[in-house]
Amino acid sequence: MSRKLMIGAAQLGPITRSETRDQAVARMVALMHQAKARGVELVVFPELALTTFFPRWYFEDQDAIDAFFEREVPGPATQPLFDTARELGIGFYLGYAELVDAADSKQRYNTSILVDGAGHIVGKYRKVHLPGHSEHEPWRSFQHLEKRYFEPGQEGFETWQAFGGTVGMAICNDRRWPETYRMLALQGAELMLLGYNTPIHYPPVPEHDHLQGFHNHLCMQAGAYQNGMWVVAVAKAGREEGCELLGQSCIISPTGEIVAMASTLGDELITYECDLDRTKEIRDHIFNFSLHRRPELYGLIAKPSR
Ligand code: CDT
Repeated sequence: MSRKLMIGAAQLGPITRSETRDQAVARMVALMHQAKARGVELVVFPELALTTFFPRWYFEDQDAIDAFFEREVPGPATQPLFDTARELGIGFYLGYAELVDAADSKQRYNTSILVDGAGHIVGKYRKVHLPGHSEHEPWRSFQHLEKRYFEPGQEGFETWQAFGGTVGMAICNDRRWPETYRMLALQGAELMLLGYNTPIHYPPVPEHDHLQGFHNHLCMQAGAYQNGMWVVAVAKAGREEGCELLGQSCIISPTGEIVAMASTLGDELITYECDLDRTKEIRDHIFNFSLHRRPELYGLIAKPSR
């Protein structure tokens, strides 16, 4: 089996609050057709790709919040993505808001799934690092209420055998944490897929606004290199309901180099043929974990912070 995998990072431009799931899915299906024409085998979509980024608003009415969540995937709105995957033989990563509606409780997660080229779900990941705040903070020009609307995933970081390699998933804020990459790399991940919605304006520390693009690439290039893995990171970008979201979707090689990057803030497909064997250039040498790591000295990392 070839170790070369043609990957497409399918950035989405803004999704307005009035845009329906059917409209968003139609945009993604169009990107999958473009991807097929360019020989892509796996397409990566953003975090919460079916709706506008709703954690920017404070809602008290639970029904208003739940309207942004999926009770089933595939469901009526998302079925075309699965049908297109099967028709074209292309897999995909999709981020969405997941509502687990059990008889006696409801849980809500910021979730991604990995779907293979036969349209089967191979893996599911629930976001571990939820940024933002839980309470209404009206002083902000917009809110970031992920801590209110989602529970943190409890399954942690897993990997799946898919697309001829070992694949891990993460979501948005996870990319800023070195533990994300290391947990995946320790399980052999050769490829990390990630979607994001990153506002340019960060209300608590606005003096960092001009660094959003720098920090985006800084953490992912370091994570890719220090763990010898491919990283594919895909934005929902542009001016969405008055909030500027970072673009710069990219594909990063295990040497930490950006090998493809989006140049717009709209729907845009970038592609690269990723040789999964290139992970060995790093993992067999400079970051050969079994030869050079000193885990007996890293105990503090796995203890709660003081
Ligand atoms: N979606 C998401 O996780 N966004 C955060 C925004 C910064 S924290 C308010 C991010 O890390 O990009």
